Amino acid sequence: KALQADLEGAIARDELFLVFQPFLDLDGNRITGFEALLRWQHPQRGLIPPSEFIGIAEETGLIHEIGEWVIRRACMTLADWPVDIRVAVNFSAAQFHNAGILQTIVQALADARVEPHRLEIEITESMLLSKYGSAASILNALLQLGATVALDDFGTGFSSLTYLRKLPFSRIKIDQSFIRDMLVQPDCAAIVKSVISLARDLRIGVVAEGVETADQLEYLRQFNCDEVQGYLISRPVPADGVLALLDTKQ
Ligand code: G
Ligand code: G
Ligand code: MN
Ligand code: NA
Repeated sequence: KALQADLEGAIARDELFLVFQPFLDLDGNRITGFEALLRWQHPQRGLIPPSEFIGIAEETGLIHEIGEWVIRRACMTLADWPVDIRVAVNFSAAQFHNAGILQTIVQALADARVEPHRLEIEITESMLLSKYGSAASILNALLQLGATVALDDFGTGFSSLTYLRKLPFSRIKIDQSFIRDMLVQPDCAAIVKSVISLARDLRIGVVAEGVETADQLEYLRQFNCDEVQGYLISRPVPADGVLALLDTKQ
């Protein structure tokens, strides 16, 4: 309850900030973009991870205001990056299904003078389950706009191949749990390998999340994965750390 009251004023008090975690392209060994991840610097409690406040934001409806702040900040930050890379933003279900979301995105892109193709929205399978019809129309509208949509945490929800067949995803992000277990569970490696090859055959991009070791990276290279993300490449960094990372991997 107290946290909820605090969250209501967090934007106004400038307590929210974004950190950015790179995507590394395995072919070119270069950074192709960053995922924006939300953080809350609470004046008394210190740094609060999204797992502890996104739920509150969703329950109270604050997620719309916070989500808009995230989109705007991500676009504004991206506008300062020197190369044509993308920024990916995580969405909650309520945001995705909100009628005003397209206008919010259009306005954020215009205000930051960012081209739509540089913005990617990350949604999860669970967001498609209950409102498949409206999800399809929002997805198509985003695509019409020129933005792209990634299917995040792939494999953890009710992964339906129908989604991949019928919905215009630009990318699949294989959940980090699969990458973690890949080297110890042959079944898991088989799944990762198959999802990568499926994505490639469908001409959808594929990202492996949570890559922490060189061995995992080696497997993913052999499987022909497009992009990787994880602590091995880089932890999420503050906005002012992005340029230094780009210098090392461009
Ligand atoms: O950054 P971290 O690993 O702590 O993120 C934990 C979870 O919070 C992830 O599922 C991530 O997708 C989610 N998350 C991070 N930033 C945002 C955001 O800006 N909006 C929403 N809705 N979820 C976010
Ligand atoms: O649900 P989503 O995929 O958006 O969540 C991303 C979360 O995963 C972020 O909170 C981020 O901090 C975390 N993360 C990113 N890379 C790694 C990694 O290599 N290992 C682990 N354990 N977590 C990671
Ligand atoms: Mn994500
Ligand atoms: Na994910």
